Amino acid sequence: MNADIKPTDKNKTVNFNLAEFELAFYNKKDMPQSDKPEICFAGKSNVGKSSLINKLINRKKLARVSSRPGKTVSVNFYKIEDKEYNKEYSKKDNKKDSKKDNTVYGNNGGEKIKKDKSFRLVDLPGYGYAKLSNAETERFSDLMEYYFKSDRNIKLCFLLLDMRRKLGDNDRQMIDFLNAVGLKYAVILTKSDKLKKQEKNSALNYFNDTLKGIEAVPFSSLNGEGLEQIKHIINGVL
Ligand SMILES: Nc1nc2c(ncn2[C@@H]2O[C@H](COP(=O)(O)OP(=O)(O)OP(=O)(O)O)[C@@H](O)[C@H]2O)c(=O)[nH]1
Ligand SMILES: [Mg+2]
Repeated sequence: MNADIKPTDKNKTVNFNLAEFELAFYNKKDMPQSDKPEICFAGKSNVGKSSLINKLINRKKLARVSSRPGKTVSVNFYKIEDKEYNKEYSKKDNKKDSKKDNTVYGNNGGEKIKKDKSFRLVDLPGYGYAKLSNAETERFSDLMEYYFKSDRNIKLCFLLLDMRRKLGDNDRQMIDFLNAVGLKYAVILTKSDKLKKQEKNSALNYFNDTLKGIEAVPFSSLNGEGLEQIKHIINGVL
């Protein structure tokens, strides 16, 4: 991951099981304004973005997965709103610290911490699927570009890379783009279950050399490797 993603306070952890599907949109004109922190998932088509979201929120099929690339053709919002968590904390709160916007602050050993943990997971369409028509490719890149450039409250972008493959040109473009727009991002190396121990080590060496300073988390949506670390990263940026 890149700079200043801090380790989390255990008391602030999110209940990912509360996720609900909120909205899918296909064109930039339909995109609602950003009113919550967002964590988005970008990466090549078929790399495992939707599978990762399902694993995170502990649901088999909320995000649609397919062995055929190009399954996610819209930008999909999943909302996580931990009302109990917020209620619990607001009870303990000093009223002076409450803000009009419903964001509740409290005191934790003298240090103020934000208590409203509502946020969105955003499943983005995959790039690099060669069989899409030109019109679809254009719609996708238009949507993605608009998503990233429309002044949203994006706390973190997870960039997913297939652990078995080398970086592709479009992955490099995505990294350049994230650097250019100044977004905080972390890399997830997907499908780690498909590699043997030795292959995993050499893949890790390759990514560490290539990504220069950005930590990459091996992940498997089959056996859950890396899941806790990903939750920890999300908790750290909210
Ligand atoms: N072995 C293994 N297969 C995986 C893993 N993650 C995803 N897959 C498989 O890879 C395929 C694509 O997964 P998706 O989650 O749909 O990928 P995606 O990135 O959302 O794809 P698009 O929506 O096309 O962009 C499916 O057949 C998944 O079952 C993993 O960690 N291990
Ligand atoms: Mg998908």
